[in-house]
Amino acid sequence: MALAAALREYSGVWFGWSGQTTGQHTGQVSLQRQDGVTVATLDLEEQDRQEYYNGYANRTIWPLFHYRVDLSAYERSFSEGYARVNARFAKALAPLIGDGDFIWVHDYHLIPLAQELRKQGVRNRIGFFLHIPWPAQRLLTTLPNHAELTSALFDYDLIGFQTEDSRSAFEDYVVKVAEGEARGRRMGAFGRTVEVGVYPIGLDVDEFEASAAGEVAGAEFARMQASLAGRSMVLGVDRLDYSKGLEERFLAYEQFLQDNPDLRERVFLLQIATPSREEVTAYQDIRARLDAVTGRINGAFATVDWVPIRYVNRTYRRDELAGIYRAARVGLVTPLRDGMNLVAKEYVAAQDPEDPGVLVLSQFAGASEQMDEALIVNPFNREEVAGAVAWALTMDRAERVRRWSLLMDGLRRSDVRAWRDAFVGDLRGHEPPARRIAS
Ligand code: ADQ
Repeated sequence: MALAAALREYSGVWFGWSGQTTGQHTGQVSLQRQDGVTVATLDLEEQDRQEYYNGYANRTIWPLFHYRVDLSAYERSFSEGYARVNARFAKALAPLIGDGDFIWVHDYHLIPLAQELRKQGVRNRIGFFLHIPWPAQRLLTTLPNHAELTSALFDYDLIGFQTEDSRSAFEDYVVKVAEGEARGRRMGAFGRTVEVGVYPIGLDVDEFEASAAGEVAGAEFARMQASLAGRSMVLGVDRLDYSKGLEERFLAYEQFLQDNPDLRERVFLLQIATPSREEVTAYQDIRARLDAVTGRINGAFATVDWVPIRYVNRTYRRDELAGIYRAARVGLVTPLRDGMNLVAKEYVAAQDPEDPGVLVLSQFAGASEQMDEALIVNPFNREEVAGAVAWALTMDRAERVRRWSLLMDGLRRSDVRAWRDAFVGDLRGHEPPARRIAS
């Protein structure tokens, strides 16, 4: 979503995995035109899917970078798969790159891509943006090949993080572990230097407002209003992922029900959690735990005409979601770790300016660096989250409008165009590509 407009504007080519697996790797790139953008894709082998995608990307890096060392699996076949697939991507991509092109690589699946492209002789400017957090140095060093992974980042010309928190964790690693140095935006280690910046991703606010004002959103809003039956809705919308803190959220909501008997039947929690990465065991486990905890809380508190948690495991379209966001008095966004969290921003953008709801936001979501006017909570502290929900539900309209207006100004200032223009501006930037300094 965030890149579609940029690709159209720059006549860009989107390159990535097709999502399909084939019996034998052929290296064959398939080219298609989609909505004014050229899409180039490569199939992977089944072994790649297991070792690279389900393995190193989703069982090693994802949990570790979200501070779940306990879930992070270190297997040699995973890191071999990661290296192999990045090399295959680079080989397939290199012939598509023209002289003046710049390359923007996204996310943790592709950290070594620049290194592999350099091996293919690509000298163009290459930038890397990490959508997830960069972990604290002490956590990263639990990864057996941490130096190899971090060193690969120095083949980029520019690295972008979502937050200052991630940037400074990276600097910490560079200085303390790699014994390199940081001078303003330039960091040096492993015999090379790279420019590093913070680029918080934003929404396409105009596009989101247009979809929130559309027919589908309106119909969904009306349907939700009818189903509220005079009650207030607390809303969670997430991919079903252990980093999103859903179990902790349900327990905090249970605490809220216990602490506020007077509010009990006047409120319900709607949690929309779309299953993802279902081939990975940790995701099957969290899903089973969430089924159990919602069943237990509903069993303990429900009455004949009220269920405290409505728990839904399907996907909604963006415009449907916009209508649902607007009907919610409280947006409850409490990940245990999150690079940014766009749901927090979408919730704010979908509100009625005259009667907006209140955002309760985890201090560990990247979005909290920008969204001071939300009720910022520690998602591990049940009582604090329960208290914030109670406060949000009882907050007067003037205070809700005041907070919402400031949040909305921030969303407009720091929207998806600002994110993209800042990154692309710096990437196309100032210096000649492919520098190497003596170590
Ligand atoms: P995600 O972890 O997927 O993304 P997030 O930013 O919360 O997280 O959501 C991305 C998009 O998915 C949003 O536009 C949202 O509307 C949609 N979405 C989420 N749950 C949904 C549901 N149940 N039904 C329908 N749509 C749903 C990663 C990082 C984030 C970072 C983004 C973008 O983990 O921290 O914000 O990339 O950089």
